[in-house]
Amino acid sequence: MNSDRTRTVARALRMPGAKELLRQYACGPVQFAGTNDALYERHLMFDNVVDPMAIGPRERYEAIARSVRDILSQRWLRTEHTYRRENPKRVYYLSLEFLIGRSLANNVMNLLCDPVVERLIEDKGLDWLGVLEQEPDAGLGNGGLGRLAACFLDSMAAMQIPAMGYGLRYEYGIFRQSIRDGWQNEQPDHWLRRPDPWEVARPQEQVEVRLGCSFEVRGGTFGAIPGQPSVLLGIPYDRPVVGFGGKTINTLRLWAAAAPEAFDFHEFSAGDFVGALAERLSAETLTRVLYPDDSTNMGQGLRFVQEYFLVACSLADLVRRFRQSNSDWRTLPDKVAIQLNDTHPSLAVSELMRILLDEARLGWDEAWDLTRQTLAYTNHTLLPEALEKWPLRWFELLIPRHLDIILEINRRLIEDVRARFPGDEGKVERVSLVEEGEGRKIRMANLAIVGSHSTNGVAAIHSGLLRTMTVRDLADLFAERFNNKTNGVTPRRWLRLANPALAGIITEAIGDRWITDLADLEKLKPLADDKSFREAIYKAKHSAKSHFAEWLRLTSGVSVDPALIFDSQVKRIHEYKRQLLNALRVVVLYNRLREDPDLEMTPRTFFFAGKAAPAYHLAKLIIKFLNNLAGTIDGDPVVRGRLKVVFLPEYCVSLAERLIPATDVSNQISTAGFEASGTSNMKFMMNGALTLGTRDGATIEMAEAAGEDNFFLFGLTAEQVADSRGWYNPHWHYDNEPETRAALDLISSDHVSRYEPGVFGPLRDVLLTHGDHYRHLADLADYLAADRRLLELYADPDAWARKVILNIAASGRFSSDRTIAEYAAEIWDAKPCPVQ
Ligand code: 26Q
Repeated sequence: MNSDRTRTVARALRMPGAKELLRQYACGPVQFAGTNDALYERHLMFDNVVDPMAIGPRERYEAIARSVRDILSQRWLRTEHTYRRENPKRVYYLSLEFLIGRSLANNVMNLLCDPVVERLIEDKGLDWLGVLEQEPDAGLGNGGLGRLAACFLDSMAAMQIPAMGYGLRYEYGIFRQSIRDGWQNEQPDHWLRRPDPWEVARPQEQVEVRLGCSFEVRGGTFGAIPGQPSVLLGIPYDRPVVGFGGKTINTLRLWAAAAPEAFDFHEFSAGDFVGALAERLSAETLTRVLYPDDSTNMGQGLRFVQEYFLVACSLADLVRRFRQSNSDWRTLPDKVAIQLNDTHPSLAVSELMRILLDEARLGWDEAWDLTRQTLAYTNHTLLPEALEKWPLRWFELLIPRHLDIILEINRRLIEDVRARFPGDEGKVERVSLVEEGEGRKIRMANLAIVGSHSTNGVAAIHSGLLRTMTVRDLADLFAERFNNKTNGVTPRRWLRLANPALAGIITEAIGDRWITDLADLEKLKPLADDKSFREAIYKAKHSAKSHFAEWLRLTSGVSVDPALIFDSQVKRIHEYKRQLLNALRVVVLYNRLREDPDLEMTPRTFFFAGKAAPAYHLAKLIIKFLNNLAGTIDGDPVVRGRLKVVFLPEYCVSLAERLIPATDVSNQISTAGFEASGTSNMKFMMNGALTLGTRDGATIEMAEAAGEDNFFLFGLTAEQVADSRGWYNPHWHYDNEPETRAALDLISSDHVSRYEPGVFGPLRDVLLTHGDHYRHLADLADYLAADRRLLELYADPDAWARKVILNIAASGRFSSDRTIAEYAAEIWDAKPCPVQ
């Protein structure tokens, strides 16, 4: 071992805490030999068998991506070899979702290959942006939870943590959204139609998954076939996760379901060859499609099997890896940390117990200890309708051994609670893993909390509410397990890659250390008083806005003026996220102009984007309303050029990368107490947008970091929202606030629904008749007041730029590197394992 390496390893082993971990990894990058023309042309010739002179952009993309993969493949192998040799504690991140987006530009950046690629582009006269456009987004997630998983993988690789992501290889990602007559339409996202250059199939590492029955999917519904045990195969497909600097290349392993080759053809078919083959196809439907719901558990049987399939494949795989390097089962928690991304993979509790009891043949107490020490659980929601509960009957049919184990865990838990709280049967009922009543159900959050050593929320307020409200009894029982890990986002993709103009001036001002140590952005603080830096910031924003406007014009024909304020709200459409509150704000402004066409009003463009779960009718109606409002305003000569509403279809990672850098005002306006954290709020902040927001999720901590003076906070606090349950009456606002009344009247007047009279009745109903559960009307006046303050600031460009700089300077805490450093130090006890 050379002395350099000895020092690095020694340093890594000392590893005191999150801060230290962050500091250590901010080390220099590795240099690559680089790609060249030969590599690129060889791929064109041999993979695609095309004449390099006569190719289209897709072939060009594939050849370049394969060349980049060639460059990283040695390093990828070396990473795994190092882990095998050093046998460090490994982190496994289990998630039903990874919202990756595109990989080419991100990998080139992280490999520090930009100069090489730039030369190739020049030599070959390539249209680089055109090439990048050929890559479909890997949209294997719904929103925040899936994107968080992708940011975490980026950070873990950058920080050289021996980590691996496990997920499902959905053939169809999140549906593609188009808008017709204002309504959302869903189209399948067949992102794997063409070969994906990033994935490597590893059929030799397939695993078997045993189920207590067979199943079929007919007409979209899942049917169990009892009494016919079955076997599925999990085929791993690996994707490289390039750490910044290219030193570490970790793996995201996605499982595809298949039927075993030796599928009982004789027994099954009884001469019916075609029928038997159709049975085989049933197995393969399992990983066909991502469930597009992000906040309701629709209770689909197929989803339940997907969850078990991910857990069974991943645990078999990681236990096999553990066994290759370790002989003593008791060292499992010293070598393995498994993080559960929400309850979706929480069957890991009973699966790990099953392995330790039935395969390792350990006793219950030892197995239970090891299971709990190995697993940790992250909660992402407080919405009761989103907490997963699965019918006990499905356990009985599909995974009966798990049911035995879960009932035994529960028996012991209840015994313990009765001993500690004699006579408190209410508590017993609340902590129980089983929800009694007609159709007994297993409560997956309770299972995850009881079966792990750590339960964390994703922002301070959320972790607090989780502990004191949602699962209070369990938090009382296991107080030491509960903790907070405020979310973060990767500054590589979300600042350096997405916003080269801003990244450039930041680097010019303070050097490029911020890329791996975002807290360094603090150094920008004094520059808030520097006129030339303020001008540079203004220019960078204008450049991002112009690029966005140009892209929008070219791709959709919609024209927006980059000189106007860009005000955005982009996220899944949900009542609690309150796109309707934003719409009411726009309607009030519109009404003011209609009332007084000479009114002075700072012109603005309002951007909305986001998908609605296909079965969430009210969310789809909100999209329809936003589109009709956009059309009505466009058609009204009084407001044209002063207010504009744009609903951008098909919100995805790639669209976020374009819009966020171009935004001046970020709307984070959920009903306080409902948004667990939010992560786009952080992306907007580090890209120089000012936040108009409620005191909810991580927005609270962002305002704390920047100083409330530099934020535009408004509305009820979570406490006030909870208190308002007794007295809140939306009619009061309707009766006493003329602008609120006029806005609601406009919604139901058919002013924006001339051709579909009455279509927006349900919106008025939720806001008024049905009690306005999410308190839109309670917060509207305060929203408008905060909005007014924001416009006053905008009138003074110097003062605006000052606040923008102070916000960027304070955004360092919201790097996912900081979050991962905290997970590593406080939950996983994982340390970097540098690859030489
Ligand atoms: C559950 C059962 C069946 C089918 C689907 C689901 C399901 C799928 C996805 C339930 C929830 C989700 C996604 C939730 C999510 O994205 N939550 C967000 O997580 C972010 C990262 O922590 C937070 O920032 C957001 O506040 C939170 O809403």
